[in-house]
Amino acid sequence: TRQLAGMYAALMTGLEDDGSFSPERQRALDAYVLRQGLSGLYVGGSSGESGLLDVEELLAQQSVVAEDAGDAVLIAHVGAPSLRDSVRLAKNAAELGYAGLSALPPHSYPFSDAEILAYYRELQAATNLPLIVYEVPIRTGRPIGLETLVAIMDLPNVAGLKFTSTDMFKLSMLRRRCPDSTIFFGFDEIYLSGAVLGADGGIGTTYNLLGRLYAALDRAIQSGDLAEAQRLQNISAVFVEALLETGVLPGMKAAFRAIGIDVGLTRAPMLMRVDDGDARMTELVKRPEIA
Ligand code: NAY
Repeated sequence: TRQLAGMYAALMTGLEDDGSFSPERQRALDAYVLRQGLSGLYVGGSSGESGLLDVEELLAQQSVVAEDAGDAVLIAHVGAPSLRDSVRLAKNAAELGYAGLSALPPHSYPFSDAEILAYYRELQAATNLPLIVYEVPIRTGRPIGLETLVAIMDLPNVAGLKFTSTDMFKLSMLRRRCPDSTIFFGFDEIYLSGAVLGADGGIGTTYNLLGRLYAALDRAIQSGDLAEAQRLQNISAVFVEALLETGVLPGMKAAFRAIGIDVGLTRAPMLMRVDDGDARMTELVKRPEIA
């Protein structure tokens, strides 16, 4: 099997009521997510509000999660506005025993493909861990060109790609161009479509709460049970539809409050987009197919 392949929660971050990083709330969330039967955790990604945390907080979170993880596989997302910070986060994760790394492409300025390739070349050389590139145009503002992505995936320590895009033909081309690479699909609500075109696993926000559902979806796909896979995917899609109205992370945090796990609010400027978000999520998590 391809390196690190599997289903991972894009771990969220526990914050105190005053907005600071909360090791205690993180541990409560970790305990819940680790019971879901997934392969592991993707730590410090977009779902972890990493773009809103500082490097010291991200280093602290890496340690807390490493202590909690048991035999779960840990992938540290280390993408940061500067390469220096990415390398620092990567070396820390390696020392803590993480199994892999991942990083957004540089995105704080409109960088060229050559700059993006140079960033990944240096980052993959900074540790011995396998690195997962991240294609996520809705976050970075632009897709990475196919040839540049292939060139990055050909670097020695680059094990694969996290593909969070609806360009399914590009996914299919990458699958055929990079047969030995691991490809994770990043849109939870259409994971099935990515798996059909050859994704080896998924990494997603809603896996935090619905990890059991995504583990079951993966099993249905592996055993070729399309009807069951569609049934599970539709439950996930209904959940994501509700989250798109509240804002994905504010809604997820409300859903966790509703099941008695308080991980705080999202950090400003990320806000709940509706007035009745907590009430909506409380209703939603009561549905038998969700809970
Ligand atoms: C991460 O932490 O980097 C991710 O969570 C990636 C996966 C998510 N994609 C983005 C762009 O945030 O789970 C998805 C996404 O929230 C979900 O599919 C709802 O659209």
